Amino acid sequence: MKLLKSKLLIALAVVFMLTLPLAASAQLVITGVFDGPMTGGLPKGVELFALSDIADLSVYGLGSANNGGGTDGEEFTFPADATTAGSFIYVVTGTAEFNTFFGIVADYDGGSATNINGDDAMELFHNGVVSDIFGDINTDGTGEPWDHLDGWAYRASNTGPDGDVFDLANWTFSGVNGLEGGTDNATADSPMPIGSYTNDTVSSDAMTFDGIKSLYR
Ligand SMILES: [Ca+2]
Ligand SMILES: [Ca+2]
Ligand SMILES: [Ca+2]
Ligand SMILES: [Ca+2]
Repeated sequence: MKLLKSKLLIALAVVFMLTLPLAASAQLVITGVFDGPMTGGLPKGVELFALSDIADLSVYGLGSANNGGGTDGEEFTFPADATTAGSFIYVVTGTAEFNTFFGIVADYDGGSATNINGDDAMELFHNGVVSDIFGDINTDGTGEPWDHLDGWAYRASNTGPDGDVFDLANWTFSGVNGLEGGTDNATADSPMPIGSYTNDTVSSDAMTFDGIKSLYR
């Protein structure tokens, strides 16, 4: 019994150590980028997904690199809010239009950070360092494979964050004008698969230190 207990403690220690670097790394992922078709080109914005509980979002921020002009740095910094693993966060320009078009209440007004129109790249910052990216900050997206004018781009499940190197293979696209043709996302020519990203690392409680601990209580 005693031997079993010490083996268990060693196993728990190993699991705990394995989770340590994870806690220090970026736990937010950019999972969607969109440029809506309503008046004024609204709504525009990004969807983010939390890979773990985040006690203080203010270590994260967003910036849009517009028209291939290179980084704009952090144009939006999250307030000191908390979020839970598996949550989606919507940072948008046109909060009312976002609600009308997608039927979801936006979390934050992104200001200039989310003033994008299909040819712009998006940087996610963690402690001031780029931790995830959509698009090439030095290339105008018009005519590029990631062009999503009046449309959307969506991340493949179980991918990301990608650091500061855009990985086109991790994304799917509506094509130009994909969000046109209707009155909202559901009736658009190519509805955005909003809120559909999943990541296996957050799907099982048993994979966390607390989850494993609870098994032996
Ligand atoms: Ca537009
Ligand atoms: Ca910008
Ligand atoms: Ca632009
Ligand atoms: Ca159009």
